[in-house]
Amino acid sequence: MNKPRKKRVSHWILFGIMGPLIAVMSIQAQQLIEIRSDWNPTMDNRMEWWHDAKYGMFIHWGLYSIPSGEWNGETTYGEWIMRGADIPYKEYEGLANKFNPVKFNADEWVQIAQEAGMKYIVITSKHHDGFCMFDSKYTDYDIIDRTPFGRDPLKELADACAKVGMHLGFYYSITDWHHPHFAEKWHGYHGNPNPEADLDVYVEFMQNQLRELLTNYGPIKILWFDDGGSFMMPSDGPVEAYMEEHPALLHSVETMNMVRSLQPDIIINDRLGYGTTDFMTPEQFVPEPGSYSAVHNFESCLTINGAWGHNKSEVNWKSPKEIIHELVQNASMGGNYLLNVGPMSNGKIDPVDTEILRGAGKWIHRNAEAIFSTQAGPVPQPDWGRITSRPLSNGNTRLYLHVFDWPRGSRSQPTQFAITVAGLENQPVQAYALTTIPRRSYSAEQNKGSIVIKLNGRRPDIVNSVVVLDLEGSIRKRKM
Ligand code: H79
Repeated sequence: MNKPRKKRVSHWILFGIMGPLIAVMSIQAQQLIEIRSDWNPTMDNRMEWWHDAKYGMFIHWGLYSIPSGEWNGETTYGEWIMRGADIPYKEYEGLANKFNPVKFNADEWVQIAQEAGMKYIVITSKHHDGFCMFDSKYTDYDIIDRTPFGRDPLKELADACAKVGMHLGFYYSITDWHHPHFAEKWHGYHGNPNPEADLDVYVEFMQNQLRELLTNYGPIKILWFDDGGSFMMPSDGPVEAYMEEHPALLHSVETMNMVRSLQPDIIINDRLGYGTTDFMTPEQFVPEPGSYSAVHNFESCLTINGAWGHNKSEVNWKSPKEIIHELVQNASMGGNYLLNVGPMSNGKIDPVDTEILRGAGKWIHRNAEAIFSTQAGPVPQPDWGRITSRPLSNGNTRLYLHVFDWPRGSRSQPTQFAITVAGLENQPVQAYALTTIPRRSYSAEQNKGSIVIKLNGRRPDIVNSVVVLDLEGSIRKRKM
């Protein structure tokens, strides 16, 4: 793929303003992770499909897709453009008059997700700008009432997903820069601040909208709340106080109970409030091995390029290889990977996104066995790549060795090198390349608590060669 060389889209200026806030957020997140060590990643039956699924498509689509990053000559904005470019409230509202994505085809989106190898979709029902991408009785600031489009894309997407068994979740922003009862102080910004704002009134509105989203669209598997760094505790406040006050302010437990009364098996991310969380959501990074995987369900969400909402000046796409590696890194820790695309205002997914997703999808479909329904690697991650695993029905254990760095070699000089899986007492049964036809086997030996696999020949795959390693019995770790 040709990547045009232009100036790098950068968020550094905005980051300068938001940086301290984000720093506080990440300290807080770190402390919360430690406090939540009572969690067990396999405790809930409702999480099972999600663990098996591993890879989802995040979709950010809204009024911000129209300017597509550009305002007054500045081209680096994304879904935060209303705040970032300080667009007057009425002017931003006016974007709705222009929203007419006639090329939107839900079946096509779902097909792209399937070709990408993705098993679920999470779409923005409402982002921070407050504009609802679904038909809501509780506001007229929605796609049916305000746009010439007049169709409900969430309904069309829900129907398209149902047809082929794609799981669907809704992103919902708690932060709302438009609703009169979401006070400016909660986010440090509002398009039309109201001194009389009453959060309880807003929470009731939010609950009403959630009731709509969970009643009118068939089975919804995930609620993905977001707050954009709102409800910050003072940076010197104790994290315990935040953990009490934040859910109390938002009536989080009450909301969760209402939600579960409508969709009992729905799973909820960690941004509604402490006490309501099924999974953690590291944003724009893949966690370091060991940081989340031992005790938490987690899903890292990352963008396919520099922006969540579509940005027409974007030039920094991830390659299929980077996407495959991020997917494998998450899976090797028992985590999920939610990869974002920001469709265009005409309703199409950017063709560059589509091509990259399909490219990664080819590898993912070929190597599906090494990703889907797997578990984390049983030992610390090696320096040559990552490990996923699964128990076999005969009592043995299968490891998938994702060899990221395999020497190139050539026909006249095939490579010969060994990789080690350290820390296991098990005897190896067999080792072979997952995708080569005919099957290519490798020798594997137990050596004082390490298994040494002798690889030879050219790499089976350019971006990530998977070697299957079957071990006798269930995992027995070497005693240190
Ligand atoms: O919906 C996406 C983001 O809009 C939202 N969460 C994901 C899933 C988000 N909320 N807060 N943050 C992200 C962290 C704040 C990041 C910022 Fe920026 C960096 C704010 C300003 C600089 C990203 C880049 C948003 C605007 C520019």
